Amino acid sequence: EGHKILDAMSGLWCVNVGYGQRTLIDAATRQLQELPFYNAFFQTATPPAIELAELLSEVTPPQFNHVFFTGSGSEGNDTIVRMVRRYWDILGQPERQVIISRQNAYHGSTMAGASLGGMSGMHAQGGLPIPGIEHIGQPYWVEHGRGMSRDEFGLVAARWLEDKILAIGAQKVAAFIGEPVQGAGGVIIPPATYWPEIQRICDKYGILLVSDEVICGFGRTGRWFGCETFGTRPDLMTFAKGVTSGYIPLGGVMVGDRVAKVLIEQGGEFEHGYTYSGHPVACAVALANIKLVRELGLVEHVRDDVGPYLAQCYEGLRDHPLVGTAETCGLMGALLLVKDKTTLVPFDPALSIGMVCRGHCFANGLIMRAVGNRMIIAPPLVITRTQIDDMMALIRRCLDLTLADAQREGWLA
Ligand code: PXG
Repeated sequence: EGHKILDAMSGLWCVNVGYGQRTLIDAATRQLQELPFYNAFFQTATPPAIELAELLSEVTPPQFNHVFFTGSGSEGNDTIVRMVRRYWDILGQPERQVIISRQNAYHGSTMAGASLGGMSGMHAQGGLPIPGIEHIGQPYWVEHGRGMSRDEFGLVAARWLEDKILAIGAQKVAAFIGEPVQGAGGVIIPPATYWPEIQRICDKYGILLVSDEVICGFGRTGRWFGCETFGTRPDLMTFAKGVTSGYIPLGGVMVGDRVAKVLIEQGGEFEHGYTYSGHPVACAVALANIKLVRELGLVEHVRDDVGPYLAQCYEGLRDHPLVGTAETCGLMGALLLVKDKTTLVPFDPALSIGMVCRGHCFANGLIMRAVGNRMIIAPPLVITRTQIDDMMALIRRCLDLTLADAQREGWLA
């Protein structure tokens, strides 16, 4: 219909290299012609899966030299639940079953994924969470940390993990899982003090640390993986989305040496896998995608150029009457819309101020998401400064239109 749309959400946090990249399309076509399918069970594999495993071990932190392929991020997190419990079984500690996660986390929609997630709406449907999954509060300063500095709050929020471990009994806790930055929860960027303290607590009690990198992986935060931006050494990482830039479904689990050694050397067969684990066409696309990310220098582009530029642009939005907080991490951004800027008093949720703003965005050619009162973006990593300027002009216009609505309706303080 002739509309021009700036997709500031990369589809669904995934089209990192942008739409229409020929090399990814060609890689899929070539692989479909060469070998459209073979499985990864019974000691078989295909060349693209083998090559991709090698490339993944190169671009991930040094402890990762093994990968378990899945079809999606949810399947990846289901795999993690089985894998960490299996790990402790093999080590003779079968009572270590409990996995600790956070409220308002998102880890997928399968039974285990939605259970690990901390979305109360999801838990209410289908009898979730499944047994053995516990949640602590999220590191969201606006919700829990007012009156403290962000750094002080980061330590407080991390210590909720220690409180939980002690309440359950450390000998029963298998793992802690978290997204470096919570994506679907509204781009909740933790204070810098949070993750190092989580790492310290996991180390103290010998608990496995799982970094769910489905959104943060492959350059989104300005490093290859979010754990590198926030300073943790996870034992396992879930990935999906950005591994193929969403051109074709693929997910998986990077298995750190600590876990791989036990599973392989002491465990025998791990009775787990999916028909599409290591699908050759998906792996061929992932190879082309990661090579393109490297060739275009997209991780450095985010870290050194467009990431800092977006941060600067978002600082400039802080004077807008509707904006309570404006934060970014790499190429993720969030604006909290508030009724009163100085006290951060929120709008009545019944007004759905976020959806009002989103309506203006869609009508004006901008895809920006609303998560409650938080307006979020995660643009493709190939975005340029000029395109960020265009995006910022659209964001300002839509905030102004939302402000005009709020003034007209008398919603402001
Ligand atoms: N972990 C994280 C951190 C995710 O963001 C998954 C796991 C599950 O991946 P699959 O491939 O099974 O969808 C995700 C997915 C939203 C939204 O509202 C986000 C996701 C999925 C659907 C909606 O932002 N992320």
